Amino acid sequence: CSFANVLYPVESESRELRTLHGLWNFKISPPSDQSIGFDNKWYSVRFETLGDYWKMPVPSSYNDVTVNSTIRDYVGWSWYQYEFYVPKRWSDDQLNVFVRFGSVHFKSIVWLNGQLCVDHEGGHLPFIGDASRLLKYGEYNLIVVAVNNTLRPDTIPQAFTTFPNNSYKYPKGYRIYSHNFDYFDYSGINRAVQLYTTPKVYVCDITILTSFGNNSEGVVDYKVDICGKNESGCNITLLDANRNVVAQSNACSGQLIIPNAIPWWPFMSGKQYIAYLYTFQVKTDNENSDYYRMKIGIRTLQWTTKELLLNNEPVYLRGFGKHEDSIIRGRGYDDVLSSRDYYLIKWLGANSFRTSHYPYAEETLQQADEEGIMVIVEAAACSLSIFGPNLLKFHKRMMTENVNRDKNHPSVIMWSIANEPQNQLNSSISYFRELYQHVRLMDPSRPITFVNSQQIQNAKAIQYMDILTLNRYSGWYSDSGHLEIIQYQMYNELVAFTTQFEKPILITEYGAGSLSGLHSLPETMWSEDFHVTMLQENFKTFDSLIANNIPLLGEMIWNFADFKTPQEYIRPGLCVKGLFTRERQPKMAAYVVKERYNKFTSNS
Ligand code: GCB
Repeated sequence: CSFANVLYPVESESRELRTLHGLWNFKISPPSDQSIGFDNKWYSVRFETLGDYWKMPVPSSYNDVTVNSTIRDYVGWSWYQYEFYVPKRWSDDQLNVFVRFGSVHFKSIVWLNGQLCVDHEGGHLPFIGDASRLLKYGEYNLIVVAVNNTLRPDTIPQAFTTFPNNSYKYPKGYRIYSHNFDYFDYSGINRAVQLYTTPKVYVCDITILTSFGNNSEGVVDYKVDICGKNESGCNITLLDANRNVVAQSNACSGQLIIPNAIPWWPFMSGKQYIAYLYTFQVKTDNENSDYYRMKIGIRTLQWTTKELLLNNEPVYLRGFGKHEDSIIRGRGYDDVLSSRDYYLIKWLGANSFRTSHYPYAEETLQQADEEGIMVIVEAAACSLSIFGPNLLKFHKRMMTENVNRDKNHPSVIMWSIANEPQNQLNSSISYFRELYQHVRLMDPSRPITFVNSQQIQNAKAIQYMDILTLNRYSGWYSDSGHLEIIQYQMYNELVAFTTQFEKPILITEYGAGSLSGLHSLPETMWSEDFHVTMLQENFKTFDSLIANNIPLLGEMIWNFADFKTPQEYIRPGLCVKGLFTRERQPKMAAYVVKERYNKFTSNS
């Protein structure tokens, strides 16, 4: 299967879809014998016959489901298996049957009925295997997935395995596995597993680019890729929200013109604008037609040295960084949690978030399209500290998969190719320049950045990015407890960055940790009171920057909700910088942010 072949699976007249969700069998290889599953062919054996296995819900991260700390902290090969029926009618030689994984963290090998189907390396992004010839139709089938969550210096994100040579402190062969990012590296089959059929000649990719003509007509430039042996034509139909046909074409690539098009607008408190979506419908023009439908929004995006413009109007981002994180499920995608998060985002009056620090589930972006929430999609490249050709190759492949997956979402307004890399290193300069060019070639329509945390004199690679970003913890990590210095520091630094690089800047992280329910007057670090004042000091800074025409594109708080971290003595098992607790209940800070974000009356 090619990587282009990752269109979100849908049902239609020509396609059937079923999810393989439920309780799978789960085994881990003992840390001392990582090859046991391969040696003993676990990919073709029912675990019931082997014993020593768990039941594991899919989708979910395996770490927090059981009460076993070995599973929670496991790094290595784990094995999943599931049995399912497929209907006889799918054996039709006019059909393909694909198996699709929304995300498996990190490396995976998939077998169907004991035969290799597909492998993939890289979490947070989908991959597909051709199951047609491997399935037994009208019978039981066995799917086995071997998952390895070991990260390396040449993967994104990076991690490092060492065996310390210190027999006084560590026994022989003791492994230390470490990484520089602070979130818990939830692993396993984190997103949907789906089986779906298509006709042999089928729609396998769609690329959409939208604009407006001189008379405000909507312009949709499109390209449909058809896979399968025979060439086929396309019947394209664009439907409005009431399913009325507004444009049609008989070419697989071309342009649709929509008179009086309704633009896609982000959520704006107090405005009537809506995130209007059309349905782009493809029917292949051959004997056994394939039908595929996808929602699209018509909007433009531009950036200058001062502004980010959506439909020609300046946008001011008010949002936060998030994590895919919740109790028990870990990073497992969950409609319930995702819906709750969108209700909270709306309640706050926010209009945007960053998918820190990896690409989020496709369903999350679909909801952002519907709700009018702007999204900065970030690669899983958090805290890169060593740069080399193998890492660059891996990173480029991940960006290709990511852009390909998310290129058609109106909600996606920017690519963040990394978070807090060590860009003071000279080796990062050519690295980011090349990576930027790679993404730019794939997508001419969105600004590209990486999120910078270096001081201005050390921020070497950001000159190649379209937009400046800054993570700053004045009063928290620096000058801890000194709320009085925040305005001075933040103002000066933001002015310095925008002046030196002549580009607009976005605050991508600032904030403080607070333990829900802890109060202290006057404010002390970790109290909710301190959290509130810290945010307010930053708000004052942003207001004076705006008043003085410093090109500030927006403000994003770290973080939307508390999230799990590895065990360490500076945090109580969680990063508690959330506006909401991990259970998605508001802290005091959330009310202050709600007041501010809802007050914005500008177009964004
Ligand atoms: C950062 C990182 C983020 C951390 C945050 C913190 O700069 O980008 O991943 O969670 O600081 O709270 O330490």
